[in-house]
Amino acid sequence: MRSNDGARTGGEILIDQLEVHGVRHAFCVPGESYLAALDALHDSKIKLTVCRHESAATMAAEAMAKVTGRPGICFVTRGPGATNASAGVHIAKQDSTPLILFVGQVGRDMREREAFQELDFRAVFGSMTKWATEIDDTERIPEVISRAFHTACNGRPGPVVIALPEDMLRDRIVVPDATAFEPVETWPGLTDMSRLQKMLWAAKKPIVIAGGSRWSEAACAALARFAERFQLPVATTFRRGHLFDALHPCYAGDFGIGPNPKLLARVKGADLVLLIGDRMSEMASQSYTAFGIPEPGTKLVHVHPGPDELGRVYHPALAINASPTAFCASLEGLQPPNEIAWRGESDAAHAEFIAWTGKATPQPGGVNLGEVMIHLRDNLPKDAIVTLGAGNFAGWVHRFYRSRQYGGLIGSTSGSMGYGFPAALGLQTLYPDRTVVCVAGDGDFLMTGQDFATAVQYGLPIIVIISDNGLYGTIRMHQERDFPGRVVATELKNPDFAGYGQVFGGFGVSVEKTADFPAAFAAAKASGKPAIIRLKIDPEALTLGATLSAIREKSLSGGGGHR
Ligand SMILES: Cc1ncc(C[n+]2csc(CCOP(=O)(O)OP(=O)(O)O)c2C)c(N)n1
Ligand SMILES: [Mg+2]
Repeated sequence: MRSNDGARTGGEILIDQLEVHGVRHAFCVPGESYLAALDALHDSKIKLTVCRHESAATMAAEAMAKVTGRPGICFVTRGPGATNASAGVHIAKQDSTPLILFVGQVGRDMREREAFQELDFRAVFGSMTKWATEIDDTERIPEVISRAFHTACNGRPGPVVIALPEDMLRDRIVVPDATAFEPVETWPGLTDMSRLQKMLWAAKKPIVIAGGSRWSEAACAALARFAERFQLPVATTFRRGHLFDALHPCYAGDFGIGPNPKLLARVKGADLVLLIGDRMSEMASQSYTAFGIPEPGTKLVHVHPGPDELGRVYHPALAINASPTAFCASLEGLQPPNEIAWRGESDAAHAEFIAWTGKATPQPGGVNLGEVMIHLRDNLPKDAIVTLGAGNFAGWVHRFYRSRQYGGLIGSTSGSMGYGFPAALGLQTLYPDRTVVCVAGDGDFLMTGQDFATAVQYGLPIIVIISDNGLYGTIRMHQERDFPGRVVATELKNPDFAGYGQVFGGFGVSVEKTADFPAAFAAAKASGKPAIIRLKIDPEALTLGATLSAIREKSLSGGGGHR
């Protein structure tokens, strides 16, 4: 209950700052360490989702931020909560997503005695965040929170961790609110754009690669217009497929793990690469083989919002410190050459993409995950959202699913298992009316599968499709390549996933034949409940290109392996 003398508790001041900065949603697992902040949420307009595990709460907040570009907000308790949440913090770091994690902390009077659940948050999160701090003085809450929003969003976005000593949140004082923050857009200079214009006019085989964060629907539309006017092929980096409509005539495909060999050749043969927003990290760069380091071996124009990323790995011919949103708006001012030297290349690249993703590859077993993805792409609404965690199953999603709009395909570029389901939680909370489908591995799903209960609690009709192959398949693939036949720790004995969905209060069905998938999906949708569709996948269908046995045999016959 708020008092009427103008004084507020630290908890109330904190929550008021979040409202000032435009926060609408927050995720949490409660703790006695931050009851005063929870109490302030009781009367707040902020919609709070209580989760079952802090990793899920943090990932849900992170996924929401991935799409909105505004900091995801998560509250957890001291040591046990914060260490559980760290998986989501690491994702925000690698994926360049703004996130603010609030952590309850022991009272100021008992700090540094290793009090109950005490942790030095600055030290623990120091290398994983853009800023890790603790608020000592209730009066400074508006200052620290304002800085946290700016820090999380500006330049290359990332996570901020703020520890909240319990007694600091209970102090009652009078202090004014800060004013609303706006992320700083970094605009390219006129010289940058005219140099880019000249380089494009001189190019023979240019390509655009889009990735990273700080995009928006408007930025994606501006990029699409630029690509059309210049007839430029546009590829997207690992798990950033949502930045370009897959059916746009300039889309050249997913430049992630196992890309179309024709796209790889196209990137390697380009005389000008316009890389917008991405770091070109290990996965996107094909394990740092796509370009030379530090000299890329082609003219690289690197556009990135974080100045520290420019020249960090690759030496660009032209470095432009700009956010993708500001840069793409500036592209409207460029003029294509009168004679486009690469005329027809965007059409050719798109035709190659369509051919590469057109038909599912044959797979052993009753259910072909490729066919399932093709059913989804042909039947989901254009604004549907597909989320995914990590595992070999994701290969079929990247190859055959086609995202049609910004936010349509969300995964973690850091390859964190367990991400897909909480990401779906975050995005279904943000967009209650859109169809949200999580495609998960059997190992992947159970890393955060306890939060299926959260979807049931809040009536979020997420549809989870579990690729159940009884394996930590990715690791088994590597194991068979490096230590063929020596199976250790890669087999899984799974629960009945359909029953799991049902006992949690949702819908559950098991599919053993591809032909039964459409009816199962329709039934899941019609249930209106959170749903699990378990697909029985043959463990032999280990990768898109090779069976488990074929990988083992190849290694045993001297094609690989350490033994
Ligand atoms: C949090 C986390 N732990 C471990 C790994 C290492 N890892 C990568 S893929 C994988 C197995 C994934 O298994 P599953 O979800 O069943 O998918 P599959 O490969 O079988 O399709 C593991 C253990 C990881 N990426 N993330
Ligand atoms: Mg598996």
